[in-house]
Amino acid sequence: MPTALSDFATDGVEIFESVLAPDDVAALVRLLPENVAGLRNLLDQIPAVRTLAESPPLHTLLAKLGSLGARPVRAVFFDKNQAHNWKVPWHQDLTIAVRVRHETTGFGPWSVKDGVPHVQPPVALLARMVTLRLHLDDCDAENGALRVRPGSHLQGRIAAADLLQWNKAGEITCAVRAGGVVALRPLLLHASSPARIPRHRRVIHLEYSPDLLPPPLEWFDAPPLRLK
Ligand SMILES: O=C(O)CCC(=O)C(=O)O
Repeated sequence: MPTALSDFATDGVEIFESVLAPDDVAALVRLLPENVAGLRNLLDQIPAVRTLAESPPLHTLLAKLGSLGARPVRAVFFDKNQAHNWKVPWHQDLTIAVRVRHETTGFGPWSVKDGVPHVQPPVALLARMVTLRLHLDDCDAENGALRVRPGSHLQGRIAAADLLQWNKAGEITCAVRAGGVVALRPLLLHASSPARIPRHRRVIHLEYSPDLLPPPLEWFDAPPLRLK
């Protein structure tokens, strides 16, 4: 059942075209690996990605979404291409990356991805986060665009057993051109299908949070806060 979008608060998703100019997109493409399915910890690995995450166009978007002041806390590169034409089932983004594992009330279970500790934080923290997915290629249903279920972010953490019920809900395919951004709440149910016509579908996925973690927990990727 197709659906139409109204606003970010209600839908948990919004699409912005032409956020970056073609030259800026080309400069980012030159910094990224050519033939991988993805790459984690980009804020750490590619300084230009941190510059991008903190750049005026993305701050403007955060302000439009009511999240001015949120800091980038994780960045991941995703690509679909001829060698890596993957799919992901419906899910919510429930984990955050932290520097060191410290058992903390409300945080768990823990996991490790590419050597970095990850944990599920309280839902209230996830509900305040925003993800900006910057597209480096034109993207639509043909090359594996993100599919989302608008409004699902308002249900908190959705148990695996309840996911089937959401199959009756409407979905949107987030088609967007290179230089555009798909903004979403991490709690929004999302999935993506393999590309029908495999060609690059490069995305820089940037997660932002307005929150500090309870000490001694620290975001893996956020710069240390400078206290005045
Ligand atoms: O890029 C995609 O198609 C899916 C990414 C995803 O599932 C995620 O960020 O959790």
